[in-house]
Amino acid sequence: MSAEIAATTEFHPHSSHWGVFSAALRDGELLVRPHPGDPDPNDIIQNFPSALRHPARIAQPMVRRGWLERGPGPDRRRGRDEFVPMPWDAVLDLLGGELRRIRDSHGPGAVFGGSYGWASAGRFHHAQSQIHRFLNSAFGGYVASVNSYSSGAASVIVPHILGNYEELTKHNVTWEQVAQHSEMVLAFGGMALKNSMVAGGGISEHVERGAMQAARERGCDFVLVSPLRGDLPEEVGAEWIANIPGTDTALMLALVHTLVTEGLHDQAFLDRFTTGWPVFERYLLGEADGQSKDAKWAAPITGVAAEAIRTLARRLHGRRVLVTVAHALQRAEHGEQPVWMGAVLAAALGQIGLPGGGYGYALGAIGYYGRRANAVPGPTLSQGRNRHGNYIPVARIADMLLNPGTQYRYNGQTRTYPDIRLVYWAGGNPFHHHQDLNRLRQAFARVDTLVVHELAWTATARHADIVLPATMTLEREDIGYSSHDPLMVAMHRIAEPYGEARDDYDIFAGLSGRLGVAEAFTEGRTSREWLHHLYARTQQGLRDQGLPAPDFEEFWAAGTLRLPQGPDDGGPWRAFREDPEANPLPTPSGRIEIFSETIAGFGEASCPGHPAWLPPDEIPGAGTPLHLVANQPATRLHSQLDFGDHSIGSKRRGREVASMHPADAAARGIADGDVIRLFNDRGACLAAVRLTPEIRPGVVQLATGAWYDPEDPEDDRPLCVHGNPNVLTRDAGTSALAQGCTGQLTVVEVERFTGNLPPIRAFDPPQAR
Ligand code: PGD
Repeated sequence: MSAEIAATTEFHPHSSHWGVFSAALRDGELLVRPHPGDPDPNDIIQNFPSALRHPARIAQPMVRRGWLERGPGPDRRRGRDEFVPMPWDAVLDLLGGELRRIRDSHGPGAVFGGSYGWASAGRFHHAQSQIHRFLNSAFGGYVASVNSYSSGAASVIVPHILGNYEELTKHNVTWEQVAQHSEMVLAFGGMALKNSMVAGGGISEHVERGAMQAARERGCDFVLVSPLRGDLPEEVGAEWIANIPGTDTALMLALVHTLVTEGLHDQAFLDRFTTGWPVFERYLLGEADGQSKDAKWAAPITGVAAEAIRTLARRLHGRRVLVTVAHALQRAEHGEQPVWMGAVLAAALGQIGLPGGGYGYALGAIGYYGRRANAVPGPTLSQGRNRHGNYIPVARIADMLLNPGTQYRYNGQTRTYPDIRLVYWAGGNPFHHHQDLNRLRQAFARVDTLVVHELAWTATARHADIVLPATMTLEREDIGYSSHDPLMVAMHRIAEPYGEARDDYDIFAGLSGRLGVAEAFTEGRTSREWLHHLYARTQQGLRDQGLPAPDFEEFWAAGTLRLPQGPDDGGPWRAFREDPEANPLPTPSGRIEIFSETIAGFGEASCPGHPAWLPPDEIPGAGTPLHLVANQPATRLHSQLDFGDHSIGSKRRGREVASMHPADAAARGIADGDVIRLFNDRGACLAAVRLTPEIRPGVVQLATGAWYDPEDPEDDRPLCVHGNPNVLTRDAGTSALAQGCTGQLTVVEVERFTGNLPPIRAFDPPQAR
């Protein structure tokens, strides 16, 4: 065993967003095995062994040569320059000086610390909490980001129309109820296991496949509405309705139209539990605009035959039906509409609040939905208070950097983009998560300084001015905890840090000393002392309930602690159904808002006062005849550990794999396994192609997460040779209401790539001298 690696020859507990596991280092080789209680472990843990000591890891602090030589300032050389290695003390002095300069001459309003990203599972070394706590201590605040790339549209519209977003997604219909009660699950966008197998903070039991199987065996019918057959597991034998991407709202409208015109809707439910139905009904029946939203109208829009729509609507009547809408559908232009219309469909069926019925918005989108909540509080690192208070909707970052001082609309407000000088990122990869990456490069070229903490040479790190190497989760101690998983995990340290990598906490502690805020940031605690401190909250919660509350050392030695969970009681929806006067929803009317005075009052054409079919701007046409679905990958979480063996194993010829229908391929002379070029007027990327009939013709699918790998970084619109679809996606908000990410869907053309295949260099460290 190398002296660099700790003697962890026994298996020790650890956790990740994709599963609880244990790991050991034997003769320098990392071994991982899933938690024994997990019925359906996620193989993504198999990315760890090869990733731990991979050359893509960052070994020492680095400063971009141009920034070092010319000082801070806008520079289009970001992402093209070489790096200069620097010792820790020197780099922290340098960065400390730059932070002081920004603080003294521009203040917190010039610092973007939104730093979106999933980072790692431990609750103390949670990069977002660490960076926000640091910026609050050192600057008194920063420009933040609100909402997420996951649910940008839903999380803004839901409070207006249904109430609390967290309650809708986390305290509603559970997998237990699906297994026991649902008679039909109508899943718009499906519930792909690759998504529900991940939960922020960790997950010890992957129950979704088993629950769906149990429901199926009991006789529950599953109907999948999606251009991709794989969006529901094969085991459930779903009927597949392969609609045109982005048209679910039109399909839902036509289903409700059929229910209403055939007298199959639940008018009593609508009268008692909703507001605004009459206004919506006028639109539905065409009294408002002369166009009835019937099945015949919807057929050409959705690509689903009118009779199939009518038949499906009739099958929904008189059964315990659960309507689900995947997050993916709202990650598109007008993404608010399917969220809203799904609720209206469920309301028209009158099943909201019944066990296994109603509206399971986003069930299956992530592992902590559809589960019981823990009944004791978990460990959470306080981020302090952001006294600056300015923010942007998270997906508007490039707009903000490119257009300081300009106005935009968000949730009924007219806001102004701030003038950002310094961007500080820890625990996220905007070159994975943002859209139109060529535009993002231009945006990052505008700032004075870009600082990134990363464990590996992502494209974000390559575009930074100061790159600080962070430890990987396996190299530090932490506590794994998720609000809806009963297992709290003592995450033991499995390996020594790679090279000179440091924990984010230690980096910020070093900087806070240089900025005179060490005590405010560290409160005088070491990492181990913080774990004790954070654990105490859970221990107290257990004590308050008269339950055994092991002290920290006992918990640490045992490795896991099983926490009590709350009841599966249907949450506010059951209570609302039982007595809507006593238990109103937290909406302006206390009811489900089918028409919202508030939203109508905002006056946005892109999100009117009731759900509506709003034709998208981007549709297939001349030059870009195909839809591209850029969805979540199965063999890694987002872009994390893309260099791990499990992720690499899913690629072909080193490239990400795109799926295509054989008919579309044949029309372009493309064969299975070819390398293809996907392009539109924003950019182009290569991918290997897999031909499958399990995709709707006219649609190409390419998962996100392959690391951006420009063939010629000097080019302003380089070819990504690896297969990152975000070079193709459009950087536009869902609507003026939510301004959410629209990365799920775009339009492209595809051709067989006939040139010399460029090498993949995404995982090679950049030039350093
Ligand atoms: P990750 O790849 O998880 O992606 O975007 P996000 O930025 O979260 O990035 C996390 C980064 O943190 C990785 O680079 C990892 O190496 C680093 N990291 C891990 N642990 C640590 C740590 O302890 N410290 C530090 N400093 N770094 C660490 C995800 C986002 O992408 C999301 S949530 C969604 S849902 C969106 N989905 C889509 C989509 O459907 N379609 C498109 N086209 N685009 C999307 N982008 C969004």
